[in-house]
Amino acid sequence: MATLRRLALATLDGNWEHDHTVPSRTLYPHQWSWDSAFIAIGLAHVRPDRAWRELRTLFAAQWADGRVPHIVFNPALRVGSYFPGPEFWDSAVADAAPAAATSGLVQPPVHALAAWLVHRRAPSEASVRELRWLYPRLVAQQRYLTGQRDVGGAGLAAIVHPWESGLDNSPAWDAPMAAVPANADVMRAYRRHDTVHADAAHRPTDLDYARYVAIVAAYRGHAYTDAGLAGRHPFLVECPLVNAALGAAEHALARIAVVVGADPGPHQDRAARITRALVDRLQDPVTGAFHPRDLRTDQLIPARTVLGLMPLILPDLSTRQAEAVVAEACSARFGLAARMDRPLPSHDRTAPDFEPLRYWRGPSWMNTNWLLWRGLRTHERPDLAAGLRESMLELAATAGCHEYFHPDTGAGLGSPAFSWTASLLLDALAEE
Ligand code: 9WN
Repeated sequence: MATLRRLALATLDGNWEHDHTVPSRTLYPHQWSWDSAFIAIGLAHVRPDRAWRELRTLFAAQWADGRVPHIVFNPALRVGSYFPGPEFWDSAVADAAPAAATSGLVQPPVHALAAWLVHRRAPSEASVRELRWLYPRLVAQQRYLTGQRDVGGAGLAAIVHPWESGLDNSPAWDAPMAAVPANADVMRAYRRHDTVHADAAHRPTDLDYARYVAIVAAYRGHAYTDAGLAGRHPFLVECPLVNAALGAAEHALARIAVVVGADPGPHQDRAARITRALVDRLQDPVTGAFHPRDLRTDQLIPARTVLGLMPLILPDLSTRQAEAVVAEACSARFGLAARMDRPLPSHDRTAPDFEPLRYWRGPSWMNTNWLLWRGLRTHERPDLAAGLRESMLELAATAGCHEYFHPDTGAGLGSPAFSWTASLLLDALAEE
């Protein structure tokens, strides 16, 4: 355990970059939004000052409309160190954008939860000061997502790009992505950077990238404004992970509100409303599993991916609803058990399109497993939570802090020295 802790700390120290942590020195050399939240959760155990700095740096780049950008670019890096870089995003076209160059998309809002956990780890005058600074910014982030992004009009946030889900290449996005007009040839005009550092067979295809680029171009063409998205935007989905994070954020904000002297009531009410909307709109009434809803067809997307298990982090899910999610997690599709060899894969193992090596289409990731681990403790399944934790620790002990892992062999895949794997490992280690 001490060796594992040292490895995780060395990984985070190696990825620290003056005021934030890069997810990976090779593949992702800038600051990413939800990575920073997960990173802060781990840093709280070893470098609490950096945990707060991480969140402050990210929120310093928040847009005037409340959106927290999914990438904050480091201006010191050379052009071409990541694709798509700042010149592609051209965030300056948006009135609401900050001075810093950022992307125009968001990622799952796990930051309020992170801020709460960092404070709870070691409450102090300094941590209360940090919460006071963050609270209005976290509230603005929620207001953006539940306001401008409520495209479906039912109280949930819509995502406008697969990158906003954090599970970019999930089979859940295949159907809505297939409807996005694009031609792989457009990629000749760009230089992908990811396939220089990772095996191309593990990454999205050029056609996927052509579609990613087309969706951004459509959004950028409207200066990243959200009015009228329903009529014009090529990708609009209600994602169970993004909305579960949105509800969990209101619960965290209720706790933070008490500390900073604000009223927790409205946050509790909003949390309950989000959970209700999530159940009404995204839970399959027959199987009890959660699915994304494609707003362009108004249909649930049938693929059964790990996204569907994420609502377990919501404390106000009823026992029956939570049991349905646990049953799905324990099925042969995902293999959760009190004694298990490997953490859960990112996609249904029994599906014909399960790919154990390709990014988000089968491999195991530490962050989705960490979220499920949290959900299992929230819904009082200590036996399953302990089994999952053991399998996460065992995986990192054998393969190190890789970006993702082969779901059967446990071999490390993607980038080595990946920050959220290290930080969430520190959090799991601290639970003893
Ligand atoms: C695009 C940084 C990010 C994660 C995402 C993961 C991957 C980027 C990419 O890396 O996405 O945002 O270039 O593929 O899918 O979850 O935040 O670690």
